[in-house]
Amino acid sequence: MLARRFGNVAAHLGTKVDDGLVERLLAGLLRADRACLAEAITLIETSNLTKQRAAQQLLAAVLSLEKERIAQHGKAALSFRIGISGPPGAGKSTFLDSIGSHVTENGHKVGCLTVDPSSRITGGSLLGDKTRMPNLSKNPRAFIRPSPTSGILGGVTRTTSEAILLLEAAGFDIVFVETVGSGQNEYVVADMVDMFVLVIPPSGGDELQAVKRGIMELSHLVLVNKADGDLIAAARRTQAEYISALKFMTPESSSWTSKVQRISSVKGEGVRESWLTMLKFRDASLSSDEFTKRRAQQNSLRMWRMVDEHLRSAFHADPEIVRLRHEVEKDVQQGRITPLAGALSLIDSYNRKR
Ligand SMILES: Nc1nc2c(ncn2[C@@H]2O[C@H](COP(=O)(O)OP(=O)(O)OP(=O)(O)O)[C@@H](O)[C@H]2O)c(=O)[nH]1
Ligand SMILES: [Mg+2]
Repeated sequence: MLARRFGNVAAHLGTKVDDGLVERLLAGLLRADRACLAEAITLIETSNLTKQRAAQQLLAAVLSLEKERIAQHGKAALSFRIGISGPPGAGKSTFLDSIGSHVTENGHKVGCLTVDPSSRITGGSLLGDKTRMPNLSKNPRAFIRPSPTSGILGGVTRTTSEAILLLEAAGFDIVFVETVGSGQNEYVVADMVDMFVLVIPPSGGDELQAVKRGIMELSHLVLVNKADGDLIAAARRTQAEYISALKFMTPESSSWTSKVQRISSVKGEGVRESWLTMLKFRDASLSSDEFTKRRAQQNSLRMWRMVDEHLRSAFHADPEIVRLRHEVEKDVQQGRITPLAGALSLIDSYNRKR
């Protein structure tokens, strides 16, 4: 049955299935085999083009099976992807450890991905994430995976969104994506999840923290973490400040008003309530159809970004452009020609060879 279905996908792609690798990984994913899931994620992260083709075949099969599943069970069977962002040390991982455990107790399987698109350093983060999620990393119903290295085709954005699809194929119906707030990472993550959650610590003063307005407008839920011990009063104040600030902002969604809640991840307080809020958001956006519309938009956006990225790098790597660029740049800098004339002359040289 699997082979027959998969055969169709291979036929659709017009290529022969790679020596059993794709079929083996697909079968492994469908029986929720963790080693196969890890291997499949490594496969999508490869920069080897032959393996990359196999990875895309695997993903095509995963997508087609997912479509069948949703056609059969309806939209309520869609997974739920939640982005968790916030300043360094806000307690994102501690929160994930806590909510992840709670969610698995409610019968779900939880995937946790960490993304750091601006960083070229990885390896160390695996240990970091696992030690910061001591409960979840031992939980058989959870799967934690750190950010891959950048510098691969389509970058971390592609591999993370593809890793989400693989996790879902292996039955992880709730996927959290953690990223450190940097002003850029948040947008990258917001474009690959259904819900965006901001985790912040209580602020000392009475002014709003340096969270950018744009990031707050993206946030469907703001969690003021560390609302325990000496920080309880500060957490209350911070919550009030964010509630009033949000009143003056444009909500991201027309079916949802952003919420601000206090939690203590170490004590596990407010964690259950934050999960209930997430479920309410999911219900609201599923019934208004925003949920599926957002995913559709994210997919086309991602495709065009990859096209843009490819075209830009092909242009800059072109030998004719490499030969001409300094000369034309100098002409533009010294005001001999306008920037538009310079751009057109480079584009013409590039197009002439096509
Ligand atoms: N008091 C208190 N401390 C907390 C709470 N949550 C996290 N912490 C502490 O805050 C520190 C940072 O926690 P992490 O969970 O690693 O924070 P993070 O946001 O994931 O950090 P990065 O991934 O490095 O940005 C740790 O020392 C935690 O023990 C909380 O609810 N209350
Ligand atoms: Mg963390």
